[in-house]
Formats: sequence, C-alpha cells, structure tokens
Amino acid sequence: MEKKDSKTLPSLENFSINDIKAGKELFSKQVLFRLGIKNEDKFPSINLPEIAFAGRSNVGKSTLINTLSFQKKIARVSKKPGSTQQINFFEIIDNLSIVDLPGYGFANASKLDKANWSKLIEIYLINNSALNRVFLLIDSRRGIGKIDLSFMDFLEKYAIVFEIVLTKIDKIDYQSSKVLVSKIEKINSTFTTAFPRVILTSSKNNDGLDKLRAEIAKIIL
Ligand SMILES: Nc1nc2c(ncn2[C@@H]2O[C@H](COP(=O)(O)OP(=O)(O)OP(=O)(O)O)[C@@H](O)[C@H]2O)c(=O)[nH]1
Ligand SMILES: [Mg+2]
Repeated sequence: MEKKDSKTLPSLENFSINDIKAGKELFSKQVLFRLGIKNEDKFPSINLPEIAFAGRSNVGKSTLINTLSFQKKIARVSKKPGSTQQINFFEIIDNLSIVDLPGYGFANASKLDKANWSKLIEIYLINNSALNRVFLLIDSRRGIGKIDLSFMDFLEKYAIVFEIVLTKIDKIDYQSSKVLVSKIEKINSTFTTAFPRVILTSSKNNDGLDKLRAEIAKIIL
C-alpha cells in the first residue's frame, strides 16, 4: 500500500510557511468558552469575525475545536452522537469567534428534538452577519451523504460560504483519501458558495491541523 502522506495531496499545496506560522500564532492565543445557546431568542451580539463548524453528529466538530486550540477539553467530546445539543460560542480573545453547531442526522434524537436543532441552526445561519465561513465537516469514512448535500443546498440558498473539512483521515488509506478528495471537489464545483478545495484532518495524529489553522488565520487578516 502507498504511504499515506496528506502533504502530497494537490488540494493542500497552497499554504506558505508564513500562513502556517500565522495559524499557529492565532490558535496559541487563549481560547475561551463564551456561552451556549439553546433558544433562538438568546443569540449574543458578536463584534468579531465568526466561523462555525457544522456537520453530522459524531463527525468530530468538538474534537477539532479542541485540537485546533491545542486544548483537550474546551469543547465537550463524546463517543455518543448528539453530545453537543446547543450552539456553543468560543472566542480567541479580540480575534475570532468560533461556533460549535449541534450535529445533524442524529438517528436517536426524537423527531421534535431534531426539528428544533435544525431550526436553531437555520436561524443562527440565516441571521448572522458576523459569520464569515462555515467549515462543513465530513467523516472520511462516510463521505458526503444525502443529509450533507441538503445542508449544502441550504447554505447555497442563503449565500453562506462554506469549506469542506474531512475529519478522521487516520481511518482511511492514502488512495481512498485521494478518490474522496476528487469526488468532493467535483461536488464543490456544483455549488457557488463552496470553496473548491478540501482540507484533510486528523485530530488523532494532527494531520492537516496546521493547514486548517492557516486557512482560518487568513480570514481575520
Ligand atoms: N480516529 C479519530 N477519531 C476522531 C477524530 N475526531 C474525532 N474523533 C472521535 O469521534 C467521536 C465524536 O467526536 P465529537 O468531537 O464529539 O463529534 P461531534 O461532531 O462534536 O459530535 P456531536 O456533538 O454529537 O455533533 C469521538 O469519539 C472522537 O474521539 C479523528 O480525527 N480521528
Ligand atoms: Mg460536539
């Protein structure tokens, strides 16, 4: 089997050493939990650029926020899907607001719960002028599913810019990751608000995290 080396993937080539350095510096600053929101009438007013992490339940949103921030426990992680049931706001003080959205597609949630969560997510996404970009997380083993596509349709409909981040690339081999990336790049090309490239990450072995930090740092420049 070919050696897995995400650095050689074509979609990851456009980060300079300075970009990587800026990303590391940004996330080396203090990251704080600000608040969690369960109701649509309690959104905070944010005076910073904001990014949000979205995706299926269990895809690794909370884990990614922890590993990006060089912290173990700032966002709650669980083996049980549906552990983040509210919108959690984090902040890199004076720099960036980071949002951990509840996961969608959580099979065990009651219908009513699911409807509430998606409504809360929708209201957050539609009314948020500070929101700069949604990072849409996709589990490398699952790829883009129907529910992800309908979420992408929703983002497109409201002109919300999004970028796909693959999680758990430690779970697949290099060849499969290449196939997956070209599939996703094709799907991205059908959406006007999608970033063409894909960022591959593993919170287990830190692959791609420096690149994602660099990508995020570019947002606030
Ligand atoms: N192998 C591997 N496991 C991961 C990775 N990222 C997350 N996980 C695991 O995936 C599970 C779910 O992670 P979470 O971060 O809680 O996922 P989430 O998207 O926040 O889930 P919800 O809050 O339910 O929406 C945990 O058991 C993590 O340890 C990764 O890069 N590699
Ligand atoms: Mg979570």
